[in-house]
Amino acid sequence: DQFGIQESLRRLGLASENIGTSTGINWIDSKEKYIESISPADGVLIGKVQLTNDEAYEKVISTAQIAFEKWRMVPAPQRGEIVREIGNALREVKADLGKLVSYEMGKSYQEGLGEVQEMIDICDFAVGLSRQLYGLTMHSERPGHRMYEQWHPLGIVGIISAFNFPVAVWSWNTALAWVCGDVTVWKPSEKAPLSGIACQKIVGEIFRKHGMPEGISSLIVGDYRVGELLSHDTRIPLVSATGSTRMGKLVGKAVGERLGRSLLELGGNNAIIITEHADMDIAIRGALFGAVGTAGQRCTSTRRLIIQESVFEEVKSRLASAYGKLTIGNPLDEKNHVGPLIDQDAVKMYEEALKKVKEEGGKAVVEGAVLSGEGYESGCYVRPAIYEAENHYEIVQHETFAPILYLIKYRTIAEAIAIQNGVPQGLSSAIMTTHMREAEAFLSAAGSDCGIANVNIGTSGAEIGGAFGGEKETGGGRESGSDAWKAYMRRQTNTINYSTALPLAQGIKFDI
Ligand code: UN1
Repeated sequence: DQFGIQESLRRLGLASENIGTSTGINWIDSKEKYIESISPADGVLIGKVQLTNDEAYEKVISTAQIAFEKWRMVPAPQRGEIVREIGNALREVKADLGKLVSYEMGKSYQEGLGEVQEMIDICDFAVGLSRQLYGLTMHSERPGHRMYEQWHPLGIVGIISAFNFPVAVWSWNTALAWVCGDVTVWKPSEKAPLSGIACQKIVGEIFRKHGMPEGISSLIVGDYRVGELLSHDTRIPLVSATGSTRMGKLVGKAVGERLGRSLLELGGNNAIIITEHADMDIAIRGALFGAVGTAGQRCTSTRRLIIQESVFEEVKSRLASAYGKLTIGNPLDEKNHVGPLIDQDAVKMYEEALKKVKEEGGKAVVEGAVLSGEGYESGCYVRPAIYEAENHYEIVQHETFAPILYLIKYRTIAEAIAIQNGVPQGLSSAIMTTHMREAEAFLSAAGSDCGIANVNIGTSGAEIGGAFGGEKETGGGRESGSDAWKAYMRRQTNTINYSTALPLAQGIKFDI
């Protein structure tokens, strides 16, 4: 145990067999079968997690309903105080939790630490927000009337998160939901359930210490069937789901049919435009981290580079040489830049995409390959690949969750923007340029159609302070910063008459 994994698991309270359903502080033994969590880093079984059955699910939801009645009446700044303590607890376990995330999911240890830092950051943000859940005051058109709006807690928020950010995405949702007075039920990815259990133990302990009721933060474990319970459940006014567009369409449809609210953060097909005015050192570094960071498994990963033809060869050769220096291997070993894909199914999709891009006419700049031999026994390691391609290729239009980068040539900036926007997804985008006109055109109403548009920064690695999400097939939801909190509350408009008359709005006369 060269990286001290067992020690970290022990400190996080994880065992070889773990119960997967929790109503907050307590755990429910559902007597169901266990799913296995296998590390893509070394193929070793980390632990087993019990599935949530219908009975345990019912217990979770009914406990959450009762908890909501109490929690919604706790003043928001006091709710924020609890979230502050959760942030502090996360500071203490940052190294252990970062290591578990890295080992269970396969991202580098540095990125595992970064993910826990995002959780800490959103807790801080939510604490501040707990004193800033502002509504507006309006001027009534009627004399002696006051009109204003207030934001009330919504109820139970269902959170479905993906394997690639197994803990941070939950925290963006749950930290906001809690200060907003909601209670949450989380279904972590079945590919990284232990990270979810570790988080639940941390927050359960804080709720216990503060004498808080059961049911403010619940955990359920399982595959899409458990997700379906959430999306069809009329007791859950909001379902926030992060993952594939395929999954999001199912969740959106089920929640929409019952006229519930869904907050969807789905696939991206993110591009960086590199113009002839780019600072090339920044452009290459930004593209490199965007494309190979998290082994291309961020929804913000850079999948396309749209390069002005006069600098195309330069970008291509500099990237190829940078790719040549990448070390691929165990993510816990800090000398490695790139870890494994999540599992062998992901490796199959990677191979399928390589085949397709070549069939469609793509030319290899750095040929992809599945790696084997010492250190690659899990079968999940692949070489980051680069292909010259055209934007209209079917495979280029598609989000493949793997480190495959497509290089596309352009002539004019208008053409570059059209290519950037010419995909079904709309999450993140960037332009590398020192030219003000190009940058502003890219950010204008006729520019990037994405939820995130950066200048001289890659497509991934957003800070929590901004609203996170995107348009088109990305689903339209916004999580995390800015006023994303509003999705977790219900708005109420109040008009109060303190006059001695009863004038009607719009000047309508109705006398008897
Ligand atoms: C995701 O991949 O689902 O902007 C989230 C980023 C990270 C979050 C990615 N802060 O890359």
